[in-house]
Amino acid sequence: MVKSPTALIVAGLALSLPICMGGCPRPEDALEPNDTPETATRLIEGMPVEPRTVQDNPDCFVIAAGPAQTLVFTFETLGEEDCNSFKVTGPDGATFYEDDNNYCGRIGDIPVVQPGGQLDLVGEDGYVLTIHAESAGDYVLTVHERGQADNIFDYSWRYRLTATTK
Ligand SMILES: [Ca+2]
Ligand SMILES: [Ca+2]
Repeated sequence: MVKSPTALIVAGLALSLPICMGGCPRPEDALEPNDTPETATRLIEGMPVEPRTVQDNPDCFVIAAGPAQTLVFTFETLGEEDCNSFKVTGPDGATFYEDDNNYCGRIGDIPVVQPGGQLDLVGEDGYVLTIHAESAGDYVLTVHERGQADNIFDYSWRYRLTATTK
């Protein structure tokens, strides 16, 4: 059955209202502005932060690691849509890991992974991003929130991020 455009808009709004409970637009976190590698929030090893990434407002983090260390970013989902995508670059700008799908979900999403980068899913909504930090220097993590082709309100993701080295 074909619905009228008005019916579709009303249905879409009704479906979208619950995701707006956290506020529309979604409030930013206390770590902003950190939208670019130049304004990245510096992480302290083992000290969790609890950001919210909003669609079109990435969160960038930086931490020094290496040489010859394993850098681990651990993400726990605290709420909202969780359509994240990650990118990690090393001291010389090389990309270790990058989700390059623009839309929500990892099905069919083949990330750009260089040797030394690996993403593992933990349970239903946890993530561990492991980077082999061969070179000493700053490693930059960018966390994007993706959307669907037709979402009306910006998606967002609240998460707890902890970086460790070993
Ligand atoms: Ca943020
Ligand atoms: Ca941001």
